[in-house]
Amino acid sequence: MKVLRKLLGLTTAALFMGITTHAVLSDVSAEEAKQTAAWSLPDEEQNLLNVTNGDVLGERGKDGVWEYHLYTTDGYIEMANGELVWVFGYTHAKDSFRNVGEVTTKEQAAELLEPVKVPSDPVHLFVGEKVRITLHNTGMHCAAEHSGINHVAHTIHFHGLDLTPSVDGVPSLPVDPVLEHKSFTYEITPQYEGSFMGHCHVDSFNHILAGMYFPIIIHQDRSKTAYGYKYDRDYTLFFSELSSTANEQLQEVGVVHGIQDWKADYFLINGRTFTDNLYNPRSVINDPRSRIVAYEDETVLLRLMAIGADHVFSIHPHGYHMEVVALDGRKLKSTYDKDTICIASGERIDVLVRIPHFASQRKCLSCNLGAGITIMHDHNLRGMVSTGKYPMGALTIFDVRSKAKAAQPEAPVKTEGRPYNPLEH
Ligand SMILES: [Cu+2]
Repeated sequence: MKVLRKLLGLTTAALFMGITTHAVLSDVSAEEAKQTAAWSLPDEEQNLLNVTNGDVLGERGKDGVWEYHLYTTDGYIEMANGELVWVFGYTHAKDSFRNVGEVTTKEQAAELLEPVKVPSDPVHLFVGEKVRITLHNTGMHCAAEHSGINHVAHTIHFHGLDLTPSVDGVPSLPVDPVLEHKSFTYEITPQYEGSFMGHCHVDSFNHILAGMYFPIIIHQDRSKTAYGYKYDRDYTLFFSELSSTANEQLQEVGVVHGIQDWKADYFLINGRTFTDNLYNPRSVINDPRSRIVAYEDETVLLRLMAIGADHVFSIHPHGYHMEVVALDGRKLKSTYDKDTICIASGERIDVLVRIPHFASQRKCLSCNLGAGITIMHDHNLRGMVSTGKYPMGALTIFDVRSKAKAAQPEAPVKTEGRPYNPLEH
């Protein structure tokens, strides 16, 4: 498994590099070596890698059961405008979901755990395969000494999974929430494939909006299919709201004043905002999980998810219609096409986008970012304004390339160490 982890890490890096910048093509031999390493995996592991996009996975226990260890912690995330926002949420051991024991100090958290992310990394599960997910509460390490947020308990609620109450993470119904420096194991066997999410259910308003949520992807098997539909690529786009001022109040005193007036100052896709500086490394479009890279004639599965206080995201791609194939983790009896999809907190909508043959040559007249580039943005335009600035919010791009061109890269795009910029594409 260690070898697999290494290879998974390697391939993840390769995938990220490949998507982040065309410069990867300039180092063809290194890339080939990585590909060879990935291709020489046994079929089972190769298929696993394909279907999870190289995401970090749990490990198999001695009895063959999947095991994931999630740790709650706090920390800062950097927004595209440079602001560091204090958040708390779930994380895991560095490069894996393995058990690193109880983590109780800031130093241990820094040494053993990945920094906290919002949303935290996806958890991939498989229909019919039992999983043990252990939640460890490491406490808060960056809150003010007398803040009421210190020492709070947490849970994982498996939103959308039909579970018995004992493993569904609603505190004290009937299981107590996980106290500071304690842990609890949720043992579940997924019944249905689809797109779901996990979130804390203690003091839900504050804990969820502070950052305690992550995608749960349940696969039917090891093939690139969802609900019986084949796809070539898939992206999970988690839309959410964040209030840096509310979080600051939690950090300092543990209470959000005037909670009825809670207002997001950031509208996020996978924890980032778009910003008009296309080189900004913290922008949505420079995140390989969030920029929708595809090739002509491919079918792309988008797993859309949302969480927040009250904002309804209205997701609108320029240039494409989306075929809605599933709602809230259930296959629709008949699909329908939409070019604008409203998604509210807690919902998951799975859509297929079929990329036409000419799409890599097509220029979007509204954004004029270059051939093959079209934007997808929140059409509830409140979600396009963060910290009072527009366009800064829930916007990403389709970045469609020609397969023929990719097969024969004559002159790789030079980025000189900067993030990939669609204007240079
Ligand atoms: Cu919590």
